[in-house]
Amino acid sequence: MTQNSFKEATIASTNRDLLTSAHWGTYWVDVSDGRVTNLRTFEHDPDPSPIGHGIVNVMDGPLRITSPAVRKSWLEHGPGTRGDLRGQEDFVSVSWDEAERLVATELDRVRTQHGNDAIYAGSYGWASAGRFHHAQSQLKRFLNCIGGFTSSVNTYSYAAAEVIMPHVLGDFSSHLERLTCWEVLTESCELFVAFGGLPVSNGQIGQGGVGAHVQRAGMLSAHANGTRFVNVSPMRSDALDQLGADWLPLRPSSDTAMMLGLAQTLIEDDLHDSTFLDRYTVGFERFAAYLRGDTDGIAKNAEWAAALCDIPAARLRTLAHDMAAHRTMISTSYSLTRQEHGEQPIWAAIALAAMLGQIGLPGGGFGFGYSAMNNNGLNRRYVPYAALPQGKNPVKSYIPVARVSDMLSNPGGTVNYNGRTLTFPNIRLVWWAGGNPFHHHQDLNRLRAAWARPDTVIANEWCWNSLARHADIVLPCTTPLERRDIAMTSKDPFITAMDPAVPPVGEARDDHVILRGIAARMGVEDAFTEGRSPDDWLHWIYETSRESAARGGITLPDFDTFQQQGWVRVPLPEKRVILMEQFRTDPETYPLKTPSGKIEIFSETVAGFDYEDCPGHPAWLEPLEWLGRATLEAPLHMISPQPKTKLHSQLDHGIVSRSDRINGRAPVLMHPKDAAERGLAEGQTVRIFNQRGACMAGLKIDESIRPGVVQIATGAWYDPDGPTCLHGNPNTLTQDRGTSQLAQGPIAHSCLVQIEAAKCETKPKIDNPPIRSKLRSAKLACG
Ligand SMILES: Nc1nc2c(c(=O)[nH]1)N[C@H]1C(S)=C(S)[C@@H](COP(=O)(O)OP(=O)(O)OC[C@H]3O[C@@H](n4cnc5c(=O)[nH]c(N)nc54)[C@H](O)[C@@H]3O)O[C@H]1N2
Ligand SMILES: Nc1nc2c(c(=O)[nH]1)N[C@H]1C(S)=C(S)[C@@H](COP(=O)(O)OP(=O)(O)OC[C@H]3O[C@@H](n4cnc5c(=O)[nH]c(N)nc54)[C@H](O)[C@@H]3O)O[C@H]1N2
Ligand SMILES: [Mo]
Repeated sequence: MTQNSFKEATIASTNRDLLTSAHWGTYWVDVSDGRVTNLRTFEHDPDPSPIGHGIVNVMDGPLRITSPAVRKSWLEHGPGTRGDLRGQEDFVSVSWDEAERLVATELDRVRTQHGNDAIYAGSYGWASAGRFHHAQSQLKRFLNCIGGFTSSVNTYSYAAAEVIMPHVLGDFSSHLERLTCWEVLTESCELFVAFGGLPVSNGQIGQGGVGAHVQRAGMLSAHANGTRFVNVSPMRSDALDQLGADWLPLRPSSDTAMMLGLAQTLIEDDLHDSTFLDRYTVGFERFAAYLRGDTDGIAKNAEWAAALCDIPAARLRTLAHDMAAHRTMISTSYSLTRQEHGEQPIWAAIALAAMLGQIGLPGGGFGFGYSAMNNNGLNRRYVPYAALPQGKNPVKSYIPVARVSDMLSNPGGTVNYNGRTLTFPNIRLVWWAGGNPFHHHQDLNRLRAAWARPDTVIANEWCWNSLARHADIVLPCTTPLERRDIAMTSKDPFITAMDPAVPPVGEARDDHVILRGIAARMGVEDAFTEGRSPDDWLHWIYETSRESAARGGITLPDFDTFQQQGWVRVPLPEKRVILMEQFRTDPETYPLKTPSGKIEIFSETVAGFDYEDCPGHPAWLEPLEWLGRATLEAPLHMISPQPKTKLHSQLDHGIVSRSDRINGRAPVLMHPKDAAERGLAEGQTVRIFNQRGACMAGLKIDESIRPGVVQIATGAWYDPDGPTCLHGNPNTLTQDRGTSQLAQGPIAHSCLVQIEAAKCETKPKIDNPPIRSKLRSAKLACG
């Protein structure tokens, strides 16, 4: 009953080589003596990512979790024991039988004594590609069978946009998913203004599986055809050298001010498109009054903006004129949302694009997230594929995802969110599968304190990362290379068989199998499986998706043929994708889903919430932490973008991620001038610190960063030594506050710090699995 899909496979074997797909690409898999030895490039990918190779040496390495494990004092004394030791204490191996019994008993205790809303399983995170073995879907489906759980809404990626865009454009996802494609940009875009740049390294990723990487080719072909690029970012390296982009190295978090300065310049010089504004938008006059300064006596002109963003006013004026004179795409990165008032740059960019009047035209308008993901600007059809049904969650309580520490530490407290007031439930049990809050959350020292409060923390993980180490019960799961699945997402034209290449390592089980075992103990196995085996589910998902594709005129092979072939590429759409083309052509027949049916440059709904941190139109609201408020204690602005060598914290222990370490720590980039002021040298171990915490990092001196700004990618496994991370996780430093009362999104990029030479060289401890080593002493070396 509790076997992995590898062992019970009923799908006929094929003669082809083994395939796999991941969020970072598709690869052929070489196996020898029951071990994965190599991943080979998929020949249809013109720009393959190296990230995949990171898995080979860690699948069965010392940090693999090979049996269920329970934190020592929890095992000895039961739920609620020494939550403060989470992340410090060692684990004891137990049998699956014991692990299932402990989990089932504890779930039952919590739901009967405290109610299902005392279980938090928002379980945010990227997990792995694969339609069936999607960890969160499995976990949520299971919990819905036993009465539900407190959930979360929105993402860490762009919560501010997810909440503001529906007020401005009627919905979020269609405007996210249907960006004007690179082919149309190549043909028609004359000027591409990239707020947040176009870091091609981020385009390695596409959620749910990537067949062919297109971002680099897309931007290079536009450039070759004459598109001029402007890189508005504190990093020159946020645009490929070959693009020859103009670099506007603004202060981080000042994009809104810069956009308002451009908008006011258009008004002053009568360059805005009144015909477009009248027909397709509402509220421009209210916004224009603010820009002119009618409301507060301050004209948001180029000089005003220049003082905030530190780009000369003359350059802003020239740019505004250029934008009005050319077919212009205004691109905003996701990173702009992950800062205080992250709603504003997105709204301001849409307002600015509306003033240029090119929305819905080929090559013009706005686009959110070019190069942030491989699928943004990828010309493709949108096929609504089937997913594992999650069932219904009877529990109504939820949080905006980034408010997790607030919830855990403040039961009964409230939070304002998008016009509502939510009450935090009293969480007694946390269950995470497929995400890593000790990677993704801000102010990890604060999270640790909040995390100490619940009685029990359960984690499904495959490696001893920072999440597993902060759990009480660790349930070891398989990696995609140990199970059969299908990579199939509307974000990518390739559908790929994910073959089980090797048997599960140690006693690892698929998440589905783990949950099925617990479901059996709780009397809900039939509800959880519906009598289907994993292979039956794969058939069901594939065949249901095939029917859905057929309704859209796309013929897919039957399941067996697909398995034999290994992959399928869905044909291109008949018409190239242009964002909001239909709305522009016929706004009466295709109105937006806003109250007015038009683009809301002023939103009565948002204004009606009466939030001082998110008024009814785009506005400049000064953040608490940015260079405009730098202090002697924290004079540097730290940005913590996505890592080039991995996805978030995944495979951080693998060779690809480890290749960029300096003295075993993540690199931090600093301008030579800032390094010289501090007497710091390339390759030195430094301590980055502020009032919230500290992390050690290896110094990399880099001229392509704006002075006063430092950059350290996210993803180094959090390795706490008191308030200091020895390994270079920037979330020891970031602020854990919401973007505003509207979206309550995360604000990792709004962060001031100081940097000094490290006073001691304590090595990261993260390579010691907490199950074998002796109890570590609590003595702090560097804290
Ligand atoms: N400072 C700072 N912080 C940030 C960001 C930033 O820019 N700066 N970016 C934010 C953003 S945009 C995001 S999306 C988040 C990402 O945060 P996460 O999505 O939480 O990060 P991942 O490391 O991808 O976590 C996925 C976890 O799932 C596990 N996993 C993989 N496959 C499986 C499986 O099959 N089953 C189970 N049970 N587990 C599996 C992996 O081992 C890993 O621990 O981080 C956010 N945090
Ligand atoms: N290799 C790799 N690619 C990834 C991911 C990964 O982990 N690894 N994660 C994926 C995920 S989940 C997401 S959500 C996307 C995120 O996509 P983004 O949010 O766009 O990515 P970031 O790398 O955080 O930021 C992009 C750039 O914004 C710049 N920037 C930071 N602050 C400011 C500012 O205030 N103003 C301006 N103008 N620029 C600023 C930084 O220099 C940075 O290089 O990336 C995806 N792609
Ligand atoms: Mo993200």
